[in-house]
Amino acid sequence: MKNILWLAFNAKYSHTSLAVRYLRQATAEMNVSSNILELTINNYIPDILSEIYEHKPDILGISCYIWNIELVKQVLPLVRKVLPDTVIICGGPEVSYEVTNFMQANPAVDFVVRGEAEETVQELLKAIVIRQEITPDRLLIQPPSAPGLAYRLGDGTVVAGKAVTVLDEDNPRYFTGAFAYIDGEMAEVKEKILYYETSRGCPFSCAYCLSCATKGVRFRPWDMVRQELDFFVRHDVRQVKFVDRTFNASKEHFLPIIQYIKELPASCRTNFHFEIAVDYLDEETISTLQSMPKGRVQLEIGIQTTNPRVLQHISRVNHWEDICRNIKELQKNHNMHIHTDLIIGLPGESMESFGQSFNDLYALKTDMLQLGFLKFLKGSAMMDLVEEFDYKYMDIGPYEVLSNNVLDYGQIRWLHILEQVFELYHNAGRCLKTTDYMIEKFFDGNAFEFYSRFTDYWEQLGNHKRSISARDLYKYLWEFFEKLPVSDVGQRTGPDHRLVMDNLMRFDALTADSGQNRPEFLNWNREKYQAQTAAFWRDKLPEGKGASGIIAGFQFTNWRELNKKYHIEFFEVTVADEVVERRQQGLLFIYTRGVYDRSVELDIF
Ligand code: B12
Ligand code: SF4
Repeated sequence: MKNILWLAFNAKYSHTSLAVRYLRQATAEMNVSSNILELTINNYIPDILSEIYEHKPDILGISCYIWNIELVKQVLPLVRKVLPDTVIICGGPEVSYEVTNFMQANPAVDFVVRGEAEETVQELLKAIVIRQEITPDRLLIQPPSAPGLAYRLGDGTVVAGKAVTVLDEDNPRYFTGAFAYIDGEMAEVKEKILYYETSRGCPFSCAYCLSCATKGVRFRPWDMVRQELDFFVRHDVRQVKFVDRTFNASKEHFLPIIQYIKELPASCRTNFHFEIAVDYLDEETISTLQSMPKGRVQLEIGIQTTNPRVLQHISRVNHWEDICRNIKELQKNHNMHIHTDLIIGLPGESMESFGQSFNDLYALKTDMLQLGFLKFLKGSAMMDLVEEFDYKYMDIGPYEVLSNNVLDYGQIRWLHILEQVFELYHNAGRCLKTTDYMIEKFFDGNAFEFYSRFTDYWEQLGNHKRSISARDLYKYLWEFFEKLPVSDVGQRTGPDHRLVMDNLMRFDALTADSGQNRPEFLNWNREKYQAQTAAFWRDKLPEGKGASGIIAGFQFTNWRELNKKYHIEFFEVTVADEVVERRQQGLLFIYTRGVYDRSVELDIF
């Protein structure tokens, strides 16, 4: 029996590959042994080679994406050396375009499957395994019937084929292939991010993206989806990420899915992640999402830019007012994590224009604002804009923008540092109140200006070249605050600001990183208020104000246990309120399963 190995190099250990699982299942009935091997791009090449060799595959299929293609190119000739007779097939979005170049530059590759691969792979394997129509040099004896296959002829020429989509012949609106996951692997992968697909294709055509390259949008029938969702829930998986390009492309398709997810039992811990076009949500959908149990879903919303001219260049339409209104509605019940994206380096997006996009999105106060850099994907329409906007980009993966007619490389490099700073602070949920206070008081509400000046400071210190501990992040922000020039906005570092900053930073330290990083230079006051704290925990405060009045079902166990789950901190200003004023505030910080959950004001003075 032929031994087939489907190999994926994931971006991180916590990720999984959906494609290799589909391929394993597409070939499961073929009287072959079909297995998957998942490694990461951080594995050491000799170890990778050893792992592949251990399987001694007759046929090796490698999944190629932007994040692993450079590694794949390094590994290919080594595999050919140690497994000279193995048939090597590559597939995935990274090799579905410019395929002739790829095969010529990588002689170890025998076949490339272009576009959606399930059917092409079945055809190819029938030719190789069943009909044995392959020469000892791994050339096909008969031309393949599948149009999605690129292959070599005896004289070395490459026949390129074309990228294909998998259609259900009887009903081209649906895609109905085998489910990707199997029971036997779930115990091993349930803590990782599991990808799942209920539609293929995207109704939109953004120039920088590949997702519009396939024909139309096809959906997985609801009865299949329901069973598959049950499978994930039954296996108690941590997170299912829908890879549907625009999850809300068709209400008829997605509404039953989110309604079903909403109704799952409270004991279900699975989190479902969707990428949506938020401006297209209607009231019924919003209200379903608003009534989800806390943490059940998380949403990713691509905005990319708020500049209308830039949007035009990339053939994208954003309805800004609808975006703002709907995001605000979705935030109302604080029951889901909302993640927005911007892309740096889009055509016509100058530094000033990016600053505006950044500020527009920052004002929406979503949980995360991810800043990505434009990539030039083979097969995307972005390639047609290279000349017009004088783009320079990396010739090797990840094909990232280096400069264009409005941003030079120095600016792009600096924006990389800004992105790093923004990840470490804002997107990691650190120093949120402190930075907002600084933005408002010292930078006239201009978040981009604040992050720009802080980035300059960061770069001066050389911090962008070092790894910085979470605890030191507080110190650097404080030093930056101390060094702000006094002249521009008056008494920037006056005594009141220092007091407020100390209070806000203590609050921030207790809400980020599970409250574990408490910078020593701040004025922690646990000792000072020991009597009040003890009275609270021992229920010696007036009726309803002690621990058992505030925490449902509270019972004193021991101090160690208590300190793990709770912390009481006293503030001289109202840190927990929208408006910060001088008034004493005692707050109880509650950590659930080691993660900050909420704070409650105590009537303790
Ligand atoms: C999951 C995902 C990720 C995950 C990676 C998960 C992992 N395993 O490590 C994360 C979040 C890390 C990620 C990051 C990025 N991603 Co991404 N991501 C995806 C996403 C949403 C799903 C991929 C997927 O599983 N699709 C479902 C599978 C079944 O479809 P498929 O990938 O097309 O596979 C089919 C065929 O291609 C083929 N096939 C695939 N492999 C193989 C192997 C063989 C042997 C064969 C024969 C066939 C074959 O058969 C499959 C079934 O038909 C896609 C968009 C999408 N919805 O597809 C983008 C996508 C793959 N990502 C993309 C990009 C650009 C990025 C980023 C660069 C974005 C950024 N930050 O700027 C980063 C790069 C990260 C890095 N470290 O450098 C592009 C990639 C284009 C490319 N040439 O690879 C895509 C297509 C989105 C887009 N904008 O167009 N991404
Ligand atoms: S960026 Fe999103 S909306 Fe635009 S084509 Fe890609 S998947 Fe579709």
